[in-house]
Amino acid sequence: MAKYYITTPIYYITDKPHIGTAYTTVISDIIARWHRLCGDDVFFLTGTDEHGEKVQKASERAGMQPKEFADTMASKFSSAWKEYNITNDAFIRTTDRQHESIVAEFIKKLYDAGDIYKGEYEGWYCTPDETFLTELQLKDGKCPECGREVKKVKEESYFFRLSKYQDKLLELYDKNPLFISPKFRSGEIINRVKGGLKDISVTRTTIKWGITFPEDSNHTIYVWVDALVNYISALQWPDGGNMRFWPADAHIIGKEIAWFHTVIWPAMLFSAGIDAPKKIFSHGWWTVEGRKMSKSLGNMVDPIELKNKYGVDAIRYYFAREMPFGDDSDFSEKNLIARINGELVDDLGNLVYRSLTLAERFNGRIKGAPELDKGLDVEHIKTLMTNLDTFNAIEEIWSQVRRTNKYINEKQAWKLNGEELGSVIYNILESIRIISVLIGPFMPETAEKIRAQLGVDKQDISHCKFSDFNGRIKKEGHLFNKIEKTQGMNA
Ligand code: ME8
Repeated sequence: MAKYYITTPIYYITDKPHIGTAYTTVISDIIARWHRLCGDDVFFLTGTDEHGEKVQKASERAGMQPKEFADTMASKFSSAWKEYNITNDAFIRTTDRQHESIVAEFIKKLYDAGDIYKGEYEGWYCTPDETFLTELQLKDGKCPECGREVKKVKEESYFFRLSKYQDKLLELYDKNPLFISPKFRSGEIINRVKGGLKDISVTRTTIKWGITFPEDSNHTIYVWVDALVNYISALQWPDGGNMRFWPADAHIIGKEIAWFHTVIWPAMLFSAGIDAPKKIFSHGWWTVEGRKMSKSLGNMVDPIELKNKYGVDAIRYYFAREMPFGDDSDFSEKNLIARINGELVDDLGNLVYRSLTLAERFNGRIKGAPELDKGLDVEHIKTLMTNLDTFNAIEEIWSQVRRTNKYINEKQAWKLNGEELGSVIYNILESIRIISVLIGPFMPETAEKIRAQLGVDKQDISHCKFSDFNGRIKKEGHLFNKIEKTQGMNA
């Protein structure tokens, strides 16, 4: 059995979940479920990033102790993911005792390797992004990533010899062309690494809300070092049983944190003598109705409100279907409603409803030669999913939904009877059965509802071939309801 280890970023608890964090988590869940469907031994990790200046400040604003604040906020994430049917195997919090001691052990290892030395950091710091910035990196005096104010920092700090790992990193990229995925994101990073790497600050003296640096208790460990280690602390590095899942098969992240994951993280792992992960996949960014999503603009979209309004599977589907592989995308309720009405109600819902109506009324034998298997290429869908291309995979599955609807129309099934009708129904039901298996990772509740109506058992990828149909039909109501225009929040 192949193992598969997939992770999301651990989210800062300064925000509650929004569609950005929900998107990453849903896409990762789809991939994790897909691998389970293929029979792999999967470990799927998500969690929360709870230390650092930003959290310290947010807890002060909330008038709470940082830990108390963290507890309240972390539970918002774990409960949101439950509502989204996320099947994570673990939920890591960086304030977990075990994580804290593993981080200390990890950084000690870098220290013992001679890769950490004392110095003084003088430069800029972006608190919302928890990032050290040089004068040259600033854009109009602000953070180049988020455009917010930066502040001048001058403090004693320990540094990690990132510069030492330039060649090893370039070798890693060279040997593993898909390490930085999608490939179009790799050029910029590789060029920056080729341009030379500066050692980075990995401890702070002015921030108390962090893990104590074991070599010098006046310092806390920089929140990004603490955070990245979650990917192995959750497996109980160094010798916990779950280390068999390492190296990670895919770290799924948003594009803004690609540098931390593709440069700093593997360099630290090299220093500790640990293998690099296999792939870092950076997806694009959601804007909302054409604008950047931000608290100050007041346009953060709440995934729980969305889900309560439209249903969890509709949102999971929309996430997978709307954002092209690795690109940015715009969220709008108008689009969401159009997809629900057009693709879920008209394409899939209608297909299942009319097919089961036909099948229920028919009392002959449901049997015939496969015809609807022609355009369906399960191997191709498998390849797309292996490449984390959920966008094209769902598109490919939808082709089969449309093909099946078209087949019913072309055959004018409602006019047929006898063996001829039995054969058409056979094709339609087998096609729907296979579709229900393939959409399972994307829309688990819908897949389950279809299976129940077909009266078939839970199936895996090996059952995605046309064979005999031996379900026991039990038709229910419509899978999805049409959304009226007036029901949309802003539509
Ligand atoms: O960066 N569109 O946490 P974070 C798409 N704690 N995805 C978005 C998004 C948007 N508009 N906004 C956020 C951190 N995301 C660190 C990570 S990992 C060791 C530490 C998603 O709460 C996307 O996955 O700022 C992005 O990378 C992540 O949320 C950032 O979450």
